[in-house]
Amino acid sequence: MSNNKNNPTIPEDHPRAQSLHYRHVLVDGMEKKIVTPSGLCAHGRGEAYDYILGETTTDAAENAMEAAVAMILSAKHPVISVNGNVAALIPKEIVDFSNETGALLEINLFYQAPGRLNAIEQILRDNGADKILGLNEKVSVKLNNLSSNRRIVDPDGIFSADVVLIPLEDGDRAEALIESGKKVIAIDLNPLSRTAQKSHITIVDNLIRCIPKMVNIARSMKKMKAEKIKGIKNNFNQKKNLDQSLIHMIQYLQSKI
Ligand code: PTJ
Repeated sequence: MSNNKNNPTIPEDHPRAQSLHYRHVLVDGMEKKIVTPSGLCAHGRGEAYDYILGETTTDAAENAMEAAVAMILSAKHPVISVNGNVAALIPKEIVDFSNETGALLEINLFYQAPGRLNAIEQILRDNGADKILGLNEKVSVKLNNLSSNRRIVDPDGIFSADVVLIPLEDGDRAEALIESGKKVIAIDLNPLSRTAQKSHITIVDNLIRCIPKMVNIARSMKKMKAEKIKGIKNNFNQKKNLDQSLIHMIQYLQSKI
């Protein structure tokens, strides 16, 4: 994880230095139009769940990450949906993950506003992204069963994808993607959200911790035989895994009594 060296107002020895650092990254991102103001609220909700997870990556999350990488590596046309928070918090890591797995990056926003697409494109390019989908509004198409801006997708990206990774998503779009026959992988600190409950694979972890781990998993999994990778994907049990994340939270809370 990054440290707080870019923000002199956060003392190095502050017990919550890292958490404060990421808040500043998001506020900075908002000033640059990368992050929408509601993105700060979404992050706060995430922080609360992360707190009762013990701010750690659980075994359940590690298993879900492996299954997710296996699903992406086995896919014909995997796509990563990038929103403002993802671009601000982990721009380099998400580009690395795309390069490592071959999953395409598509910018897809809930809150569209002048300048946001360009700002997100710029930070991704600054971090090494080459091909980015979702930039040409003229050729965009619409997903059925959805009224939010997130229905507007790229015909070469999410629209034709067989697997979509949605780090930080709203439940409506997750459902619409599932209804259109796609396999959906979510990263969501809230195991109770509609996105977490409806997706085929949910990684209950902070995307700041889990995307770098997924880059490493992809690197080693690519050396495995296709059959083994398919086995990892097929052996994953979403319901059991979500339950394990909830149990972890319950046990963490009980340990505080
Ligand atoms: O950039 P835009 O315009 O596409 O807007 C993006 C936001 C985040 C505003 C939009 O997607 C939104 O409103 O999301 P929600 O419905 O608030 O859902 C966010 C979910 O992500 C919540 O369940 C949070 O617990 C979770 N979350 C927040 N931060 C993280 C997270 N999960 C993993 N890692 C995080 N860092």
